[in-house]
Amino acid sequence: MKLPTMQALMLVEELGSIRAAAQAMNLTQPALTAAVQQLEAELKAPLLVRSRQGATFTNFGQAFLRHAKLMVSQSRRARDEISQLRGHWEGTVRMAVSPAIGLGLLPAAMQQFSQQHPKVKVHCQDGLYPSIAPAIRDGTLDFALTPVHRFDLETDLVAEPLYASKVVIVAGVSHPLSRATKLKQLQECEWVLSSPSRGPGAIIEEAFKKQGLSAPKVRMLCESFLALPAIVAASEHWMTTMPQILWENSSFKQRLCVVPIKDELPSPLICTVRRHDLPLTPAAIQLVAWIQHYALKRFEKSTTNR
Ligand code: TSU
Repeated sequence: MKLPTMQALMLVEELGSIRAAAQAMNLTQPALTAAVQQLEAELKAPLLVRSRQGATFTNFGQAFLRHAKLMVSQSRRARDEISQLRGHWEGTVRMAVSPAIGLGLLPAAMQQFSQQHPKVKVHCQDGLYPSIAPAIRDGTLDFALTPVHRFDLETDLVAEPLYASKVVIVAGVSHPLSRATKLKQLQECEWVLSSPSRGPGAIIEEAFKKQGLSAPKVRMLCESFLALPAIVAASEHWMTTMPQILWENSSFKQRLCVVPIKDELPSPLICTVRRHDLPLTPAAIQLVAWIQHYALKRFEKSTTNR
C-alpha cells in the first residue's frame, strides 16, 4: 500500500477521473492505472468503476478512501511534527473557522504566528460544526474554531471552549417587523438560516423553543456568509441571525438593521474542535495558543468595560 497511490485516489475523487488525477500528479495515465490495479489486487477488491464519463468509487473504494485520507493526513502530520520538533518550523496547519473567529481573533493571531513561524503555511477555510466534522474526522483539517454545543459533540471529537459569540437578529430596513422587541412578535416571520440544525445558524429555533413558541418558518438555508447579508437586504420579508461582528463589518449595513429584541438570545460557545485521538502538531498548538491569547484579552476587555 503506497501513499502516492492513496493521494492519487483522493485526486480521482476530487477531479472525477484517473486521467485528470494522473495529470495533476505528473504521471502517465497507464502508470496510475497500473498502481490502482496493484492496490486492488492487494486488497482483493475493486475500488473504481471506470467509464467514459470518468471514474466512480465502489463501496470498497469509498471505504478505502476514508482510510486513505486519514493515512495521508497522518503522514503529513508526522512529517511536520518531527521536523518542527527538530527546530525546523515548516509544514502546513489546516483549519476551518467560523465568521466570528475569521473577522475577530484570527487576523491578530495570524500576524503573531506568521512572524514567529514564517515558513509554516496556514490553510484556512470557512466552516461551522457540524458541516466540518467529516473533514476533522478524516484528518483533512487539523482543527476547527467553531461554535459547538458541547453535549452534542460526536464522541470521536473534543472541544475546548474559547468564548461565547454574540448573536443579533437582522432584517432588511423595510421589513415590517424591523422594530420588534419581543421574539413572540416574530412568530410569523420567514427565516434564512446560516447552518442546519445543531449549528449556530439554527439558533433561532432554540430561542423560539425556550420561549415556548412554535418552530420558526425556515425559507432558506444559506451556508454562505458572503451571500447571507445580501439576500436578507434584498428581501422585505426575511430575517436571519448572524454573529454581531459580521453585522458590524457588513457592506450591506445601510440596507439592514438589527431587530432590537429584548428577549435573551442563546450565545454560541466557540470552541477549538479536533479529533480526540490525533494530537495537534507543535505548529498547530502554537496557532491555537495565539487564538486563545486573543480570546482571553477580549474577555478581559469585556469584563473591564462592564
Ligand atoms: S459564529 O460562530 O459566532 O461566527 C456564528 C455563526 C452564525 C451564527 C451565529 C454565530 C448565526
